[in-house]
Amino acid sequence: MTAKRTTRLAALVALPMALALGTSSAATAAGPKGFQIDLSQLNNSRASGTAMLSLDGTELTVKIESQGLTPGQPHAQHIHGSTEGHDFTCPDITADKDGDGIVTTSEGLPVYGNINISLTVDGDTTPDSGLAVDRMPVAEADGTLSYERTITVSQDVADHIQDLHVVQHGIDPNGNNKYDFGVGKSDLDPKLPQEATAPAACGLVKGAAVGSVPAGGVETGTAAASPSGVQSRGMAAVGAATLVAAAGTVVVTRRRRAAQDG
Ligand SMILES: [Cu+2]
Repeated sequence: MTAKRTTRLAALVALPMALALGTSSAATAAGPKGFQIDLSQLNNSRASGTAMLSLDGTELTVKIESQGLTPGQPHAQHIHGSTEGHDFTCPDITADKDGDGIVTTSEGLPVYGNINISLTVDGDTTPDSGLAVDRMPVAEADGTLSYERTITVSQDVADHIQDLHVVQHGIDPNGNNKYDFGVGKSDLDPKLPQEATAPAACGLVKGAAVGSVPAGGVETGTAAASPSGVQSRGMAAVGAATLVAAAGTVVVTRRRRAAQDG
């Protein structure tokens, strides 16, 4: 009986210790890691480019150099995919379910997954800013676009960065160098032309296994991926509170047992 109690107590004590160790080892993971992404055209946009993702702990620096984009127009861009091991990838024309010749953002979503991070130039980077075209980078007159921003991401995103991919939106099928309603309204927002929101380029992390298994660390559960710094800090706070609560449980259990034994 005493031996059993000791074992159970040891297990209870070990759990928060393991959590604490897992957290600290993840936070001190060795040096920045770089991932290259080749962006290839979607919807015959003729857009292409390179994205570099540099991850230092949970500080993610995103650099994108693209060309062939609609000149002088904003290009919504996102990191899409799942941090829970689902097999998302870049769509091809087979995703064009209504056969109108354009893979819309909605038609692409089952293939490339939901927005995880909105790659805005400033302010919020959550999926809420997915269509914040006033904060998206604008292509130069020659159709090139340069982007760089460092974003604090969640540990989930840091752990699963190889499962995610970059998508740039905004196409110009009639080649008049602006977004118009030539191919109708956006499936996302009827006030916007389809040209403004349809995906133009997409790329996967090079060498990434599709739907790779989590690489070490503690499974952080089913909490929604939260790319914003604010939400990351919130999650960290929740984690700390959970640890404190777990430690408290052990102390209370010990005291109760001590009282019973006495
Ligand atoms: Cu997107």
